[in-house]
Amino acid sequence: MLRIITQQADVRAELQRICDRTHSEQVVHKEATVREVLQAVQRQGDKAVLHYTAEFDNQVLKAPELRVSASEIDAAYEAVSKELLESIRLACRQIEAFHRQRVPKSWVHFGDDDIVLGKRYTPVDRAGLYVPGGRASYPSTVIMNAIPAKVAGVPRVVMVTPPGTGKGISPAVLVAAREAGINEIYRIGGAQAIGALAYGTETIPKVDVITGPGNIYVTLAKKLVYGTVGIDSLAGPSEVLIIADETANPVHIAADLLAQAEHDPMAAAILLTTDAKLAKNVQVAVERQLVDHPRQLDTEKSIAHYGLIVVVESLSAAAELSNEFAPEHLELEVEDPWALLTDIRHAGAIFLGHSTPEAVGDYLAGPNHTLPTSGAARYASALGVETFLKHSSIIQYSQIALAKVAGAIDSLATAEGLPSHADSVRRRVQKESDSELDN
Ligand code: HSO
Ligand code: ZN
Repeated sequence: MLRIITQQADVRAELQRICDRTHSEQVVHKEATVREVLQAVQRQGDKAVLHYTAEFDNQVLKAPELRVSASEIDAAYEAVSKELLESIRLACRQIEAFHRQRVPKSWVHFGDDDIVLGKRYTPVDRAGLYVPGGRASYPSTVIMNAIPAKVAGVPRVVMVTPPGTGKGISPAVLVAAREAGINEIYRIGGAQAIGALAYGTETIPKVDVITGPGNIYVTLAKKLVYGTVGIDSLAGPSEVLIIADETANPVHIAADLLAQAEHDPMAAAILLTTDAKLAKNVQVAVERQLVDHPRQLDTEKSIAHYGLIVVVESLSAAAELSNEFAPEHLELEVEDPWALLTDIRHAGAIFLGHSTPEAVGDYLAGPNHTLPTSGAARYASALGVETFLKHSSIIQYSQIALAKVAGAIDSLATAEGLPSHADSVRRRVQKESDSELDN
C-alpha cells in the first residue's frame, strides 16, 4: 500500500530516508570483491575477464568469442519487429537532434596588445558504454549513451554488455547499438567489464571515458577506476517526484508512479499534492493498477518501501521539499507548471503539465534519460555531449603584452620562491640579448 502522510513533522525525515536508500546496502565486502576483480583484470587481461565471465555469468568463452560478430547483429534485426525498429529510429533521430543543439563551440577572443584567449573543445579518443543485462537491459539506454558520444565526435566508441544466459544479448540492444552507430560490442559485464575498459586487455581496448548504468558491482567498479579513466556518474536506482494540484488526473499520476517503481525494487516514487482527495484517489488507483502487473513483486516492493504521498499546504511548500530532495525526475502536474517552475532549483529532468509523462523523456523526447540520482541533481546534470568532450585553454601573448605583465609575474614568482618562473618571462622581455648563448 502506498502510504499517505499529512503530518508535516515526519515529511523531511521520510524524504531523507528515501534519498539515502542505497547507503544501507552491504557495500564494504562487495567493494573488496570488486577490487580483487579489477586487480586481476589489470594484471592478467583477457585471462581474468574470461575467468570471471565463467564464474559470474556462467559462460565459458574463448577470447575471440568476446566480440559480437557482424552476422550476430544482422541476425538481431530478424528478431525485432518492424514497429520496434521504426521506434528505435525515431528515438535516434530526436535524441540526435536535441544533442546537436548542445555541442559547445570552441572560441577565441582577440584582446588588446594582440592577446588571444580561448577554449578549444576536443572529444576523447575512445569511449566505453556499459549496458546492463537482465532486468535493466534497455535499448533506450544504448541510444542515450551512444548518440552523445557520436555527436561529440568520439572516433572509437565501444559497448560492453553481459553475455546473457541462454538467449544471449537482447536483439533490441544490438539493433539499437547499430542504429546509434556502434559496431564494436563485447559480451562482458560486471566489474570485469569496467576493469577491461579502464586498463585494456589483449581484446578489449582501453578507453578514456566509461558511461552507462549498472548494478552495485558495476557502480563500485566505476568509482574505483575513476582517475584512470573518466566516468559519467555513479547512477543509483531511479526516482520520480510528482507535484500535483487538484487539476491532476489520479489515474495518470498512479501510472507515472508505477512507471518508476517497476524499474527496480529500490526505485522511489513520491507524490507531493495540495489536494487530500487526489492523494486518496491516487492511493486507490495504484492498488488497482498493481493487480496483475507483470512485474508485480518488484513494483510492490518499491511502492511499499520507497513510495510516498505527502499532502502539503501549498505548491511553494512542495517546491521547497522537492528542492531538498533534488529528484532525478520531477513532474509538475499542476494548472500552471511554468509558474511553479520558477520555484524549482534542483532536478535532473522536469516534465511540465498534464500531457508530459516521464516516459516521453525516457524514450524519445530528445533530452538524455541518464540523470543524476540520490540527490546528485543538487550539483550534477544529465549525461550529454560534454561528457565526451574536454576543453583546452588557448593563450597567446605578444612581446608587448608580455612586457606589460612581466613585473607582476616577477613579484608572484618571487613570492612563491620559483625563480625560473620569473626568469622565463624576464629573459623574453629584457633588452640585452641572452648572454649565456652569446659567450
Ligand atoms: N527511467 C529510467 C530510464 C528508462 N526508462 C529506460 C525506461 N527505459 C531512468 O531515467
Ligand atoms: Zn523509466
